[in-house]
Amino acid sequence: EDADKSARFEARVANEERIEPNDWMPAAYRKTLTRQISQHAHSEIVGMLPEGNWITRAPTLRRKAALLAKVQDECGHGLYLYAAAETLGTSREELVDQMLSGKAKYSSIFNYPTLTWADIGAIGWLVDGAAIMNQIPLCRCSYGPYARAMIRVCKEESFHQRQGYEIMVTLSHGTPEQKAMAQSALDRWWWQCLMMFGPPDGESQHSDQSTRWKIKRFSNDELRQKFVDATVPQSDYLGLKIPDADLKWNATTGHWDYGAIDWQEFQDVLAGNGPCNRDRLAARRKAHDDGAWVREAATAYAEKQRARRAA
Ligand code: FAQ
Repeated sequence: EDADKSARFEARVANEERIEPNDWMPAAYRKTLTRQISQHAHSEIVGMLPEGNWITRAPTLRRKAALLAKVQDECGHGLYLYAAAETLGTSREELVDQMLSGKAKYSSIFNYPTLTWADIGAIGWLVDGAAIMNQIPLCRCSYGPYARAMIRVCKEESFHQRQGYEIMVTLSHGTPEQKAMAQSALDRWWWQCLMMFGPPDGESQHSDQSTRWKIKRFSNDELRQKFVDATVPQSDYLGLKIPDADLKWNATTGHWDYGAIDWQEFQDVLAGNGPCNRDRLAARRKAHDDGAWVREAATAYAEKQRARRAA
């Protein structure tokens, strides 16, 4: 009977039908989606920290309002994503615990510091730019709740990308000091953004299966290349230099060739040894502990309501 269900599931995926929470699905499909969606949620939540660091120091009221809105959007994305992950049968408490205990990953990119205001521009331009490149195809993911969440998330990410690029335009056309600050931010975020797309295809353990299940529509390296191709002209417009001596237009392939990525650095960050891993987890644990009374009060209130209804 399971073979029957499995064949029906595969046929529906092949036919581009969306799989919904109450549909039968292979245990491994449920598991890999729970992994990916929850890690995506953790990334949104931890991703609030590097930018949150600059809310009190934004240079103008307009910049502050835009940054506040962006960071709030990221919180919202985290909540849609936890809700999508919960439809697969794991509770939010359990998912959050996996992050706080260091068992579940979140994106490597959020383990780097935001040293100057230009980093806020670089994050919007490059980190959100990379996020959009990866997430647009996820709008067609075979799992319905994830695909639908991504549609709204991508609209908001596109606002985030523009606000970041506009900061970069202002700085790179500003005083020499401002331009140098923009260049330094690009230097410090470029390679780390290329790592966001994940390990090279040959070393990506989940890619084959996720591609067959139409969770992934493009490989890690394909998306990385699309990102480089889209970003080089934007950097030219800013008059900034991408920190890669091997970056070269390849007329044969019609793509920009780029230099070797330091995968050791990526592995170190994944192992918990990036510049900010400890700070990020400590900040999340403190926020979780500080919020304990809210969760307790909400539970007590729900209990009281239930008792009142029963009476
Ligand atoms: N960091 O076999 P694969 C954002 C892990 S955007 C950390 O290729 P897969 C918006 C991977 O989990 C950032 N770990 O895996 C924002 C796996 O380990 P596991 C979040 C990474 O799943 C902007 C192992 O390496 N976006 O938050 C990374 O097929 C600004 C092997 O890798 C998403 O999560 C990495 N960079 O492909 C917020 C998008 N790369 O799980 C605030 C959804 C790989 O077995 C401010 N996710 N790993 O322990 C995906 O598309 C995929 O999961 C990939 C990885 C492409 C990230």
